[in-house]
Amino acid sequence: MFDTRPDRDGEVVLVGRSNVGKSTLMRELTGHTFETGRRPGVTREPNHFDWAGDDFVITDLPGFGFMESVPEAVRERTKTDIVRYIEDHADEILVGVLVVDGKAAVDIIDRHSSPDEVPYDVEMFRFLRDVDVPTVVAVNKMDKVDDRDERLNELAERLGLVPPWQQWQETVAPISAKRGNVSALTEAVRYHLHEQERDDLFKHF
Ligand SMILES: Nc1nc2c(ncn2[C@@H]2O[C@H](COP(=O)(O)OP(=O)(O)O)[C@@H](O)[C@H]2O)c(=O)[nH]1
Ligand SMILES: [Mg+2]
Repeated sequence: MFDTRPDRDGEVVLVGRSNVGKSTLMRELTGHTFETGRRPGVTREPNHFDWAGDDFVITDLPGFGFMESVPEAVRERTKTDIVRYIEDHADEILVGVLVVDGKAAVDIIDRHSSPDEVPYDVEMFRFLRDVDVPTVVAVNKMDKVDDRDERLNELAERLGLVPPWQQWQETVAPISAKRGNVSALTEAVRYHLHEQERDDLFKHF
C-alpha cells in the first residue's frame, strides 16, 4: 500500500474524513479532476499530483471514517496507513491540511468525545503537530453554515485553540471548495511555505 508516491522533496498533504471535500479541494488547487463523491471511504490509495520540473507533490490521502459500509478492520488499517505515511514523509511534508466539514465537524467531535476516546479530527490535528508538520485546518462547506463565527469558534476550541478563531488564521481556514472559494487556505499555506523559505511554491497556491 501507499507505494505510489513520486520521488519529490516538497509535499503538501490533504487528510480528513470521507466526504469532507478533499477531492473537490484537490481539483480546485490543481485544476485536475479527481473522482469526487463516489464510493466514499472505499478508495485506499493516495492521489498524488505533481508538476514536471518541480520538486513538489500534492497528495490527497484516503478518507478515513464514518462510512458504515466500510468494515471496522479496513478503517483501522486505513488509519494506520495514513499515520505511517505521514511519519515516513514528515521531513518532506511542508504543510498538512486537515480538511473538515464546517457544518458537521463540531457535532461529530462531540459525539466521539469521552474519557477514553479522542475524536479522529482532534487526534489527527495533534498528531500532525506532534510530528512537526505545520498544519492548517481547512474548514470546508462554509457555504452551508449560517452562524459562521460561532461555528469556527467552537471548532477552534475543540482543537485546543483559544477563541476567537480569527487569532488563528494561519491554522483555521474557512473555505468552500465547491464554490471555488479557497483563498483563506491558500493564504495560510503560503504563510507556512514562507516560514520554510519555500516561496518558490507560491505559484501552486
Ligand atoms: N456544499 C458544499 N459541498 C461540497 C463542498 N466541497 C465538496 N462538497 C461536496 O461534498 C461531497 C464529497 O466531496 P469529495 O470531494 O468527494 O469528498 P472526499 O471524500 O473528502 O474526497 C461531494 O458531493 C461534493 O460536491 C463545499 O464547499 N460545499
Ligand atoms: Mg475523495
